[in-house]
Amino acid sequence: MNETHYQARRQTLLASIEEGVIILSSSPLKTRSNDTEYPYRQNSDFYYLTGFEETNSVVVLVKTRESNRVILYVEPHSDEFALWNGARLGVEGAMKLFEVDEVHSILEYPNHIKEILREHIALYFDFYDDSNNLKLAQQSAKELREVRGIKRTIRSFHDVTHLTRSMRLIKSPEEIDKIRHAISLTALAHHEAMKRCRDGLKEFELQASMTYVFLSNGAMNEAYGAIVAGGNNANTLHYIDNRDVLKEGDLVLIDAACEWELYASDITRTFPVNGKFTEAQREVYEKVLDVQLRVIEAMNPDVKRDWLQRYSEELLCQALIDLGILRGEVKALIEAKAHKKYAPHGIGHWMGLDVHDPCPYTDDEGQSLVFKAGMVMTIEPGIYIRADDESVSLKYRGIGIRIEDDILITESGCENLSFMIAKTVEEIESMCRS
Ligand SMILES: [Mn+2]
Repeated sequence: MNETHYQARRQTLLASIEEGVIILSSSPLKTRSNDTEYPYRQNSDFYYLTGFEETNSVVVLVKTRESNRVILYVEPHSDEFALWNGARLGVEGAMKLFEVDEVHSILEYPNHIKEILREHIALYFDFYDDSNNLKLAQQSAKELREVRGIKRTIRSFHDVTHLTRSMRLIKSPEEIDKIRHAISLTALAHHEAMKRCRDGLKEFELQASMTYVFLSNGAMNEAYGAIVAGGNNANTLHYIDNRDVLKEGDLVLIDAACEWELYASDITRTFPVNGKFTEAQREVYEKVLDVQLRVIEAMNPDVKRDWLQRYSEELLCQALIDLGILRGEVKALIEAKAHKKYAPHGIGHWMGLDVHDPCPYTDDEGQSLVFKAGMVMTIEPGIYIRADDESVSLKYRGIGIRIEDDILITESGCENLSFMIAKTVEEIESMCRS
């Protein structure tokens, strides 16, 4: 871990406010059943500022006119906990590893926070995080208002996530390296699935072969729940059941990817179960691929995300007309939202510490953001034709295709970070054969 990156982020965050107290809390552990928990995943904003991965911790950043102060509250070391669950860093361990001004036991946080908030006028926290640590800070602010002799009290609450997530829009070279690593393992996993696929397998068997690649390469977590959708299942956008049998003559859509050091990748490939596209599958596939390549080609600094969305809808609409699925003029069809029946979702999303990175899409005036070097967005056009849609030629029914890559905006244009994953009809058929 390189502590200077986190320190620099905290400085940037503090520089963006006039004065006040910023508080961010770790994610809580979440119960899965009775006394067992889901694997722990740190809160992304908290991690972005601290690099700290333990639960029940809080970071407090204090800015006055004279100085800045960063305080980390962590779970203290406990022999009992260490016996059952392994050692925590504890106060001393965290002090050694993290270049903050102070580290204290989380047990001291309730008393400290009341002291820290004295004589401050602004409190920055995550409005949408209902953690007790943040409720406690609000409660303390309220109590201080009633104390005689205090001249300045908290009089404004601010959403700190708007600040952190605006920072998170532009990825540093170190963050991009982590995304690249996640993608490199995801590439191996998609290729493995293509090689293994044959009719009669269950969808979860392909998922298992991908999970094996992730885990055996040290990627302990998927970036999101894998979608392995054979045939018409691909037309259920968030199909995660993954337990049907893969059938001869069908396509299989796989939207699955791993996380590396909390950074996501997000990749979709669609390929024939038996390794060879039928004529109808190939026609639709090449239309979707053509749209994807043209959208990626249009990505560069100074292009607005809004424009890219409209452009992709026009291309998809034209593709649907070319296939004879829609009839009419692009402009009128888009106006009537006719294309949404077959291409219902957006062209892509920010990606980073979260697979759907919650960075802003618009500026303070509500205008669509302009792309800048360092932004990472997925590009994932899809065409979905349900098996029961009698308005479409029989040969296309049951075909669902999405192709998704992870794109980095650069100074001169963009870079497809997942370029190495088989994507053309020829590449896919050759990968399936090997
Ligand atoms: Mn995606």
